[in-house]
Amino acid sequence: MVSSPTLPGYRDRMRSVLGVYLVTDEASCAGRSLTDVVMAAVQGGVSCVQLREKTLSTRDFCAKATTLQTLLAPLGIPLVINDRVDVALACGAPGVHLGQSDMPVATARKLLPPHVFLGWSAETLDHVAQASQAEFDGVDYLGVSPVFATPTKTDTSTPWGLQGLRQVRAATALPLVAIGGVHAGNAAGVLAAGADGLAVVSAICAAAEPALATQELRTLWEQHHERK
Ligand code: TZP
Ligand code: MG
Repeated sequence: MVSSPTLPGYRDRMRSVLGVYLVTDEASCAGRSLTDVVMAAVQGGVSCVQLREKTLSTRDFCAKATTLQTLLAPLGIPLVINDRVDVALACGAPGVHLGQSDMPVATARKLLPPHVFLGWSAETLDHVAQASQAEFDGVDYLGVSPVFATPTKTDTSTPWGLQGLRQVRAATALPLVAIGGVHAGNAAGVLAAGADGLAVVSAICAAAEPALATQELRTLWEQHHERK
C-alpha cells in the first residue's frame, strides 16, 4: 500500500513509487524468466513493477500476478496490474494501470478498495485535462504515453516528445511517469522535462544485466532529485 490518498504526503510517496517503474514483457526478456528479470530489477532498486500481459488467459494472468505479488509484497515494492481490475483484486495487488480503451477510471474506482492506486495513460492534453478534473474519481498518477516512439509498442498515439511532456507537467499536479523509448541515455532529459518517474520495458527486460540497468536508472533518478 502506498498509503491513503487522504493522508498528507500521499502525492510525494506516489512520486517515489514511480521512480524506476518496470513494465514487464516476457518476450523482451531474451529467454530469461520474467521472475528472474523482476528479481534482478529488485536487486537494482526498482520502485514499482507493472505486470503487463496482453495474450495470457485470465487463469494464467492470475497465477503470474499472484506469484509476483507474493515475491514483491514482503519487499515493499508495489505490483501494478495492467488493464485488469479483476486480476488486481484476485491477487491483492496494490496498483492498477488503465489505458484509454480499458474500464473507465470511475468504474474501476468503484470496484477497487480505496488503498489501491490507479494509474491512467494520457495520450493527449485532453486526457490530462480530464484526469485533472476527475481527480475525485481517483486517478493517482498519469502515464505520459508514449514519450518517444518505441518498437516495443507501435500502436501508440503521436509521441509527446520532451516539449509535450513539459506541457503535461504544466497542465497537471498529478504525479507523472513517462513511458516509451525511455532509457539511461535520455532519462535525465525526461526527468528535467517534468516526469516523476521512468517507466521502461526494454531498458530493463532486454538489458544484458537487468540489475545493473535498473541501478543505472535509479542513480539517474536519485541524481535528479539531489539537484532539485
Ligand atoms: N505504453 C506506451 S509505450 C510502451 C507502453 C507499454 C512500451 C514501452 O516500451 P520500451 O521498451 O520501454 O520503449
Ligand atoms: Mg491498457
